[in-house]
Amino acid sequence: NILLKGTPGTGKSTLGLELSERLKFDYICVGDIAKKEELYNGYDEEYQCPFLDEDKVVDELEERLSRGKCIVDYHSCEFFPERWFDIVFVLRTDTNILYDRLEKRGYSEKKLQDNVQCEIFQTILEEARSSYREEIVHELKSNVPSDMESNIERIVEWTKLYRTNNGL
Ligand code: DAT
Repeated sequence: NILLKGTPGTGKSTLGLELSERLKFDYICVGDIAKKEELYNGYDEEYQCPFLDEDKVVDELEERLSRGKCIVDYHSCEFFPERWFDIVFVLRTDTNILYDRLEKRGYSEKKLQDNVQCEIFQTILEEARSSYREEIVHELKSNVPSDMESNIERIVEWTKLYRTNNGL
């Protein structure tokens, strides 16, 4: 299983969907599943969005993840069982580029600033480094389309090697 992390707008869903086609893996967008299955517990007035019910998300995904060949897209990872993932990729985008992408999404000024700051302070990367073994956490640049191409190639190659090394 592969975890794709990154500040919103860094390109997780674009990369995840493309990879799932190339690798024939399941693409799991945690945000979308939470919405569809209403895996929430309360509402955050400050950000005008529901709180994720993390236990329900883990219960919902456990069976699929235990089968393997999943690509999970979510900015955070604190509540995922560590055993779920064989590798973690953290997408990184320069802040001026990220700002433009999030502005196009129509984010409020507060949400925009918070997300851009999250990227500046490497919050998502630090979280990944404190949650997983250092050697399975990899940072990937995601500024321009050619970065996307090289990230896809790199992950496809890694997957081949993983399969060979594990006799799959
Ligand atoms: P996320 O799922 O992390 O929120 P996304 O995949 O929806 O991000 O991408 C946000 C926008 O940025 C979308 O319009 C596609 C574009 N984008 C993503 N990665 C890119 C890249 N490496 N180069 C150029 N544009 C990219």
